[in-house]
Amino acid sequence: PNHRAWWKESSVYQIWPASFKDSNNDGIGDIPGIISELDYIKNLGVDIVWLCPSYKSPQVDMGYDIADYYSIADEYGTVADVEKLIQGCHQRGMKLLMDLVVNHTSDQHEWFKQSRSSKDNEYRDWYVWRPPRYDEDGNRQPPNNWISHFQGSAWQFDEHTGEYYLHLYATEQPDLNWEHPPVVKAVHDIVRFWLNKGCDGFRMDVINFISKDQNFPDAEVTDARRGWQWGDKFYANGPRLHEYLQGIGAILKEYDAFSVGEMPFVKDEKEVLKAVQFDRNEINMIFNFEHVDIDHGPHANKFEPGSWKLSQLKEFFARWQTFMYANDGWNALYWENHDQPRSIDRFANAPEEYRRDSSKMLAIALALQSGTPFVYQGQEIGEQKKDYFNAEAQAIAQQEYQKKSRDNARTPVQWSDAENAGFTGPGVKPWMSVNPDYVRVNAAAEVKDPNSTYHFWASVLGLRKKYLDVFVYGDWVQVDKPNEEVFAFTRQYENQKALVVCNFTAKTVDWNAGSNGVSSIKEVILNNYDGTTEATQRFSGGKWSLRPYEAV
Ligand code: TEU
Ligand code: CA
Repeated sequence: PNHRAWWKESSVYQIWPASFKDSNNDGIGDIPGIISELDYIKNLGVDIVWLCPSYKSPQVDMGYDIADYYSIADEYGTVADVEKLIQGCHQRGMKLLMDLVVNHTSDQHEWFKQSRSSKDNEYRDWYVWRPPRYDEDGNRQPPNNWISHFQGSAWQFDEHTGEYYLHLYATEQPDLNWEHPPVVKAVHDIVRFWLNKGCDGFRMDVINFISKDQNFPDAEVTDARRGWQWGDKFYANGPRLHEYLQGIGAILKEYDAFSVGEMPFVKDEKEVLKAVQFDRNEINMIFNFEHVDIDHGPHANKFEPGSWKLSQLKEFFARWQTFMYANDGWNALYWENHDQPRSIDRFANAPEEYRRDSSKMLAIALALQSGTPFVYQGQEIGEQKKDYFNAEAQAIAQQEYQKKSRDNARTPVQWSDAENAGFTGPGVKPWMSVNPDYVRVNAAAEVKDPNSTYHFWASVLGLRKKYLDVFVYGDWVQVDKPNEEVFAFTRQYENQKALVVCNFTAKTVDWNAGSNGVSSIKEVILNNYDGTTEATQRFSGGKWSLRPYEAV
């Protein structure tokens, strides 16, 4: 039942522009900097480049607060630079995705400035305005108890007109009102504008939040310690979401464009399938959050400590792999992005000596599953978080911030062992300090070393293409489900079958292949320790000795 499509066969490289590469020594990454590294990206074997928001913005939320969808932030370049970037990608046989952030705008967007200016301004209904509520003591309160993703109430009172506006994210990020038809039309215009410039599709920010329950009911109190509660039930996959997605989907289809929607909070399979099933023409795939929320604390609180087990991670994968495959849906596969800590620290937690082995293991574990793999800048060279200071000496809350802060993934890309890691010129102060481990971990060294993580990623992505039927279109079945040390699965397409086995620990693990139904193998086609001939020898029997973080 699974349709073939070019976007299923592709893989994506994500660029977060502020920290990618600085071309003019102002300490901030920019589009010409990206253009200068297109060969580096191409040689990794990816097919698509996703550029995070680069539009004009006050940068309250690093570009996820857009002040003008039709111009580029001065620090990143110009629309002409984006056109050059598109050209550069196309010349190399790659495509370019832009970020479409249309759940909210910046409060500096002209639409919002108009909207807040008076109740009868023609833009008033472009945003979500509601009158205050009053408690028993007559104190003014927000229209409901929803919490903002960035803390506090999701409503901001505006003295000027005496009403509150909704902001699911920062106060400076007012939510657009999709119930108002001109908003929908304005989004369609933006989509067409960039597609007409040659952009090949979009990553859509929190796209499942655009339709809200218009009664704006109070959310259930799930954590009485705080005044505000998660209202996701009333805005994640709201009543008109699929109508809105079909509206955008129709335009994307005209251009045969790519789409991936970010969808926090969504676990319901039926809802997900409505968005991604092949014939529905909504979006190609979504980013789900189950596996990356695995270490969050109770009460959906990211910065509370949470522990996790490998079997749980495997269960999340198994669920998404299975229901998508069975229903002609499609997965977006990712460990990292600009909001998530680095995967080596988080999912492998490897001692320094196994940093490289574990980064390779994670590449196999992710990219050989069913779905379109996404690689986030720096992941391809095994970047890790900065070693801030002695975590033992810190309060628990502070440790959690250090572990999970978005800054972990936002440090400048480590290009070489030159000053500032070659991200910006010598003597320049980069906008965010460079991870001092750049002297060891950097792209130049990785490109030079045939055994590097960078070249290994290229092998994994190459293998996926070489055995396209199996690794892209094959089914996915978990092997040895309860094992807390090993993640194993098979991919099968007609009479071709591949087995993938990954040791997630820092010790040698004896894995009983035989008792897991693997009586023999034909050959090892990729392994992060030996050449394939040695590995085929080593793994031909029924008992396998997997070295620390070995993947085969
Ligand atoms: O992120 C959505 C999302 O779920 C995050 O808000 C997440 O909960 C947050 O990072 C908590 O640490 C998207 C973008 O990826 C993010 O960078 C933006 O800040 C956010 O939307 C608002 O546009
Ligand atoms: Ca710059």
